[in-house]
Amino acid sequence: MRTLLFTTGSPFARAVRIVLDELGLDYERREEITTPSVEQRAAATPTLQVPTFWDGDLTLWESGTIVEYLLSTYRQKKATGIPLTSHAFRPEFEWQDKLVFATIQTFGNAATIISQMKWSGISIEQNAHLRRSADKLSHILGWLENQLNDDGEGFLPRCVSMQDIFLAAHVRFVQARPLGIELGLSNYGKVAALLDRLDERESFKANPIWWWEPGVVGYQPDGTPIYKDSGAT
Ligand SMILES: N[C@@H](CCC(=O)N[C@@H](CS)C(=O)NCC(=O)O)C(=O)O
Repeated sequence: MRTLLFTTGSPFARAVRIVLDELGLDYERREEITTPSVEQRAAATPTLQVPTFWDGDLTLWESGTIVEYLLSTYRQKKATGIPLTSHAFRPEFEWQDKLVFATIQTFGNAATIISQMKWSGISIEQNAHLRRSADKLSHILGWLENQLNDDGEGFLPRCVSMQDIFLAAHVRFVQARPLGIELGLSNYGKVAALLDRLDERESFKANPIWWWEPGVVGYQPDGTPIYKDSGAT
């Protein structure tokens, strides 16, 4: 029995859900719209973060570790279009692929901390570290743009890689929230084209990232936010 604990908006969990769909794996969805108490979260993971994944007796957290496990344990049965990679890191380019992935996760960590601080009442304008975290996002995007080839492929050739999926999840997360961050994606043409291509995949459409700001308590089937107290959109 496979189970995934996640919050609706988490980009880390969204990437894991996309990989689960790409692999055609069923799982029980333990979805939380808001963050539960420390005690409840600690029952699933000492990091108090989502996602956490269970596969039989095995419990895993840290989204990258979960996806590495999935790729090394399961094979994609039926690919539509460009196939999912069969490994997290190419043996012949292990350090390059690991460096790209770790840098993408640093982007995701900076973005989610900016988001969590914003909803705790501290914005980029009010805090030097958050301003620097926002600067980090554009420096990382610039570096990643240079890691992509001009041939329209993702970070690994002829496949959809976990590097591609996590970057897409993190960038779309930033774009789906009023964080005061303008990524200027049009300046990163190869990244922008890659993300547009990924958005067309069934696994991405089945796990959309939707607009969120305080007061959003759910979504209509088409993704329109439902606000607390309004009873409507
Ligand atoms: N390194 C972790 C980061 C996960 C993460 O930051 N999750 C956020 C939601 S997007 C979270 O659970 N935040 C609550 C907290 O940090 O206490 C991973 O890759 O799984």
